[in-house]
Amino acid sequence: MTQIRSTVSIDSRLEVDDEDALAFDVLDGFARAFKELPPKYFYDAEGSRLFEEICKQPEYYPTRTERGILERHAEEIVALTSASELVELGSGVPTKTRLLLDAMAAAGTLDRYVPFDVSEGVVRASAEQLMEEYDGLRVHGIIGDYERHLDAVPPSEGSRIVVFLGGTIGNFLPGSRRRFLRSIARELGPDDRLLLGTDLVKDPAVLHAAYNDAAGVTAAFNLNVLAVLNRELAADFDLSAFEHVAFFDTEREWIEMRLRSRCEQRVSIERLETVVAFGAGEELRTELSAKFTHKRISADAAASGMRVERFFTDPDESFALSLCAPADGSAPATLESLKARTATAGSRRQRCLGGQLG
Ligand code: SAH
Ligand code: AVI
Repeated sequence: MTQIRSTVSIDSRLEVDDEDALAFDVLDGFARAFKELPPKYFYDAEGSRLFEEICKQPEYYPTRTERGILERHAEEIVALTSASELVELGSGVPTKTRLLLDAMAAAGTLDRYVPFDVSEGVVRASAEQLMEEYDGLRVHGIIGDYERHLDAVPPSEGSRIVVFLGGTIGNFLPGSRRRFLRSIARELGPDDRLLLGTDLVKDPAVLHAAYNDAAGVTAAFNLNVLAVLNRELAADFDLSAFEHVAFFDTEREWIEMRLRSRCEQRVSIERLETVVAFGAGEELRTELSAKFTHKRISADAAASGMRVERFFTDPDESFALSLCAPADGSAPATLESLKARTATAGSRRQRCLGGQLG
């Protein structure tokens, strides 16, 4: 059988200012009356491994629910976009991504995958794996912070779908969330789409269990951020002196994860030449995980220059995938026109690849 060569390139934006970004965020976050850290620092190699473990816990429903939605709707999503490029923000391990790549390959449109993640190991591993699995796929990995390095995404060479899965958009505060969505919207051409995964508001007991799994994996994931500070900033956090806290704030409709100091203590952060005091019971906020309603997603999209073209959910309405179009882009397609568009895009793609067959 004829094989088309796949290619990989990796662009790292973290090498230069990585350490300073962490130092500045720690200085800011620990100077606040209520201490906090941005969640992106969870994801060193161990944090990424622990996140994968969380996804396998029976209580943590988002990953398997989102996968189910993609299993049912990936084909339709690909037909709606005719995309030849998949740009994935916070790409992580590409298990769910394969469902979209498979649908694009089946439609004959798949050309390029752009995984974008702050965690170097996951970008390199997914790039290697996927280039071996998909004939002719060009993988352009970006190791960077999507809040600072969105300009690293290469210019589009066809129509593109930007995906942001897992409910990671919920890790932003509401204003930053809209600012970030707006920065994505600005990068979309009229035929491009954003596929946004969001966890939905539900029974607080279900939410509480998802962030307090019985095996203690989420607790280990939360505490691991202190190990990151110990290693990167020569701090001396004693992990056993902090405990994991996660609760659902019913008013704000978000999960809050915190680390609670078990005693009064002083922690040295050598690289910042500082000592941080924690009172007994004092809490450090490490993550927000906002839960959404259809209305909130539509309002966020509208405030960011987009409209929700399609809204996919599971039978229990536990998680949602929203296909968002630029607000001034073309009108939603009908199913009939979609099939015609996919067929045309498929033959266009085959013509493009013709020259590379060897
Ligand atoms: N999309 C995957 C992974 C979700 S976990 C899934 O749905 O399962 C969140 C991912 O976002 C992690 O891989 C983490 O490293 C990445 N991430 C978090 N903050 C980031 C940031 N500011 N810039 C780039 N990647 C980030
Ligand atoms: C990546 N993010 C969407 C996860 C979440 O559910 O907010 C991270 C996580 N935190 C605790 N468990 C999982």
